[in-house]
Order: sequence, then C-alpha cells, then structure tokens
Amino acid sequence: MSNFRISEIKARQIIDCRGWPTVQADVWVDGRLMGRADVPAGRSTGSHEAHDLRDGDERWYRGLGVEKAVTNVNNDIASVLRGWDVTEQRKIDMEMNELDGTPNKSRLGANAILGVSLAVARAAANACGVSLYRYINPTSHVIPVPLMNFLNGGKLTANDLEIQEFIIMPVGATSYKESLQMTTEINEVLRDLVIERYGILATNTGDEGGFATPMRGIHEPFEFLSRAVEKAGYTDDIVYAMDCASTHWYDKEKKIYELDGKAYDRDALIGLYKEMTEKYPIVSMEDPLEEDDFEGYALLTKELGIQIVGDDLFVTNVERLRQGIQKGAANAMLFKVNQIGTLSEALDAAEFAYRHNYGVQVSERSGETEDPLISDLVVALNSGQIKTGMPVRGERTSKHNRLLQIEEELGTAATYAGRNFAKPA
Ligand code: 2PG
Ligand code: MG
Repeated sequence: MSNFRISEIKARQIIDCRGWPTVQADVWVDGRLMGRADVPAGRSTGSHEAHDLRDGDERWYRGLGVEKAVTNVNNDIASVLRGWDVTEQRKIDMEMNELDGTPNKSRLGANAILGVSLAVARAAANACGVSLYRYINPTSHVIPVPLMNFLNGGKLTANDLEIQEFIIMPVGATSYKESLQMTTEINEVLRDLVIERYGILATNTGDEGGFATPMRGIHEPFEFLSRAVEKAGYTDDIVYAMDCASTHWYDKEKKIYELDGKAYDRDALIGLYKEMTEKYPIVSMEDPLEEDDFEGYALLTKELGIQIVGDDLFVTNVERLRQGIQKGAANAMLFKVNQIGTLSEALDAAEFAYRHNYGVQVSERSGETEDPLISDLVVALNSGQIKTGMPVRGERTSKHNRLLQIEEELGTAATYAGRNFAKPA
C-alpha cells in the first residue's frame, strides 16, 4: 500500500472572489502532488460556525490574512500526517480535530483543517484513479437542480433588500445542461426588464452574481422574477426559493424583524411568508427566522408546508441538527463544509439528516474560488439540489461547468432531480 502514503502536505495563502485571503492545501502522495483544495468563506455567517482563523494583523489585508492557518498546516498538521494512508479520511479528520483540541477548531483554524481534509479526499480519489464523487459514493447518480439567485440583497449587496437571495429553480428541465440554458435565457430577459425600469446601473451584481437592483421589500423582486420567467416562456418549468438570511435583519433586543421599514414579530413574519407562498410557487425557504429560534422554526415548518432549509440554524453540525429534528424545526439542512471544518463531519451531518427524513441542499459560500469541489459533493450525496450562484462569474461557473462534465460522465446513469429535488429517489 506504499503508493497511498502521504509524503507531504503544503498550504499557501491565495485569494478568493472577494479578494480576501484564503487557504489552499496540497497533498502529496508517494512523492507526487495528488490533491489540491481551496477553502471557501462566508460573509453572512452564522454565529455557531466553526472558527475561520484570520491573522488579525491590520497591516496585512486589513487583518484578514490566513498566514497563521497556513503555518498550522505546514507545521503542526503536516508533521503528524506524513506517512498516513491517504484513503483513511475519517482517521485523518479525527486526528486533526484531536490535534486542534477545541470544540470549534479555533486553535489550528477550521480553514486550516478543512483545506487538508478536502485535499486528502481529492488526493485519495486521484490515487485510486476515480472522480471524487465516485470515490465518495460509487452509486452517485442524482444530478441536482440548481438554485439560481437572480436577485441579491442582504449582506451580499449594497441595495436595500433585507432578504439575501431571490431564487429560481428550473425543476422542469430534464438535465443540468437544459437547466443552465433556461437560467441564462431568463437572466437575459430579467436584465432587459431591470434596465427598462431602473436603468443600466441596476444590473450591477452582488457577491454571487445576481443583480443587486435597488428594489425594496419582498413583493417587488418576485414581480420582476415572474415577469422575466413568463416572458422567457418558462412559467411551467420554474419554481421559486429564497434565502431570507433573517438573522441579519433581526433585532435581538426588540425581538422583531425589520423588513422594508416595517416591524414584524415572529407570527406576523410567518404570516407574510404564508401570503407569499400562496401568491407564488415558492417551494423552498432558507433561514426564514433567526438562527436560534428552534420553536419558531417548528411552527413555521408546519404552517408553510414547503421545504424549510436551516443554514445559520444548523451550521452543518450534527448537534444543532439533532436539536432541530427533536423539535420539528425545518425539514432540510444546508450543507457547507467550512461551517463544520472536516469532510467526515459534514458527511455525517448529511447522513444524519437523511436518516431523519430531512433533505440536504449543498451550498457555496459567498466567498469562493474556482475550485469546483462542491459539485462532486452534491452528486456524491445524491442530494438533488445545489445553491452555487449565477453562472456569470468564474468562481460560480466552475461549479456549473463541473456539473456538466459529471452529467456527461455519468451518461445514462444520471438522473436530473427535477421536481423531486427535495427527496430524490
Ligand atoms: C448563505 C451564503 C451563501 P455566506 O447565506 O447561504 O449563499 O452566504 O457564504 O456569506 O454565508
Ligand atoms: Mg444562507
């Protein structure tokens, strides 16, 4: 088995799509570079996420540098893992957790640990001569529906929309290839409509490539989206979703949500959401309530009867998910590897979700690089749904293009999740 031995691990600081530093890790096997992975980062992060270690030295990158995390990989982690079998993913992940010794990976940094964890998985897949998705799951076959966030707000733009993402899901497509074609056509129509109403400046985009148009509230974006969909001729093929990211417009002291100049208590906000689902075919809502309101989530999940996805609520963490499941809060988990910090733990969370009949939606971070790793993960999980931004900028197109490759590679084994996105067979 000597050809599976890790001979070297090396990390470096690179930059993500916001120009912020992030960690890239390389894993060498038997003297050859076999796996490389980049670590993503959020901007609208949940407070229960694993610790993203930043240098904090204002002289460099205004404190956002990750040289400490890089050093932790090159010294602490590399010296322990040299000689290990690269296919022993779980042992390696657990060893790094032990070495870190904190509950939220704050000593070595979740970004340091995750870089190695993902690069190890890639190196192992390459050493075995198979694609990453197939290495993780030989029966991978579900091609996800993309959640395309056409209109952006919240922390990811400079407009007045509180809600972060207004999303279109091309469930009526028959393949990923077709879903991308529909998306692009609708986006072009939307662009025309936006220019007509708000002028060309309104087509500037947010962090994930959706238009950052100066709209307000919750109705206006949906009016525009549905007009664009209709004009493009896809009304019957499209359903809608949102990432409300509501923790970020919740006033903890007053216990109210401030949306478009109005104050909503929890019940009033649920009422507003209900009204929206009756007016538009909205099938999925992420983070509709603030991150610690498990009881509210349970009420809302019952009341709305659609997919409710926990992002800041669950942070890809089995313990948070367990609490949610016990209370009936939400019915799907957003899957972001860097919220928990190792591949093994993220996969555990997904498995735990499935076992309790919860769905799994694989997600980008707003800070990404060209690394398409989550495209392999979503197929490996047969999860049926991926949120990875608009296909208009490199760090997002890399994921969409990787899914096109996987779809082609799977050939007749591939099943586009379509309307079964929440629970693909
Ligand atoms: C989210 C994401 C990604 P961030 O809230 O779901 O869309 O944003 O990575 O900034 O947390
Ligand atoms: Mg979110």
